[in-house]
Amino acid sequence: MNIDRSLIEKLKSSRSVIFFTGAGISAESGIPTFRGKDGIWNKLKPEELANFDAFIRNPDMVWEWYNHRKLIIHNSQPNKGHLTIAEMQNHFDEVTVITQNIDNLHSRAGSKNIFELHGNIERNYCVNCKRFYNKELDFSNGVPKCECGGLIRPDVVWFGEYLPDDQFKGSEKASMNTDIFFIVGTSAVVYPAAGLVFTAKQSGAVLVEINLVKTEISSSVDYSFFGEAGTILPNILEAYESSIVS
Ligand code: BV8
Ligand code: ZN
Repeated sequence: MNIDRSLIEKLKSSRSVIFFTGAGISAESGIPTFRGKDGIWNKLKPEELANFDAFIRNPDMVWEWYNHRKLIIHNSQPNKGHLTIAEMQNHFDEVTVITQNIDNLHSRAGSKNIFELHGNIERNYCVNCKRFYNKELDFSNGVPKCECGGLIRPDVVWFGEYLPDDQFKGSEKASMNTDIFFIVGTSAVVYPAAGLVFTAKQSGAVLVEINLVKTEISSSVDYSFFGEAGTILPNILEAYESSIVS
């Protein structure tokens, strides 16, 4: 695969690189995406499950769905896409991951500097007193309750809920001070996450999109690679590595 020389030159002069990722980077690990052809949103409507009222209305159903996804995630491994992003930490002063994924795979791949915009399925907390419960939860007596009697929920951001302030503010700051902003495996339709693409663009970052198909933001990027992230990311790193030795 031929990687544009000007992108390699840009990489060679870059100090800071950001990877903004969505469900597409975990697809090759066997985790279904949301909107792809076998996307989970085809079967279930986000507003039916990924929102607070649905949880209060029917916590069993919502927990059943998250435990189903947790099982898939626990039986999956980071793929070459996640691993290449982690490897990039050895080539640039600053590599930041800003992810919409709740699957923990970037961390399992070895990436250190990660902003989780929409939470993490491995954490849970009480809707009442906000106490955290991160150990395996016991569902033998139905939906787990906190000592205060409150329902325990997954620490993920549901539609209509604000993003964790520290994660979003940190992502905004990083997106305003980066040389290259990679957009990997996201349909870029969920806000305010997708807005970070334009924050980076307005701050002069070079935008590189990696996706199977064109997306909402394709017309705003400087470089587009259409194909699997697990193939394209290693090719870009290889081209960069061979350019620094030669
Ligand atoms: C909020 C966690 C303030 C839970 C998630 C402005 C305009 C319009 C709407 C809004 C707006 N501002 C707010 C809204 C409302 C809403 C929103 O954005 N709605 C959308 C649907 C229009 N946003 C919110 O509600 C946010 N909160 O705004 O709070 C507020 C408060 C009160 C009242 C009003 C406002 C909270 C949003 C967060 C919701 N939580 N996840 C969970 O996971 O269960 S969102 C969830 O869906 C993911 O985290 C992710 O963000 C999104 C899915 O998108 P992707 O990850 O991109 O996945 P998708 O399947 O769509 O695409 C995959 C892509 O990968 C595809 O393009 C495919 O081609 C590609 N691909 C596939 N395989 C590969 C590949 N690419 C490369 N390689 C491959 N192998
Ligand atoms: Zn409690």
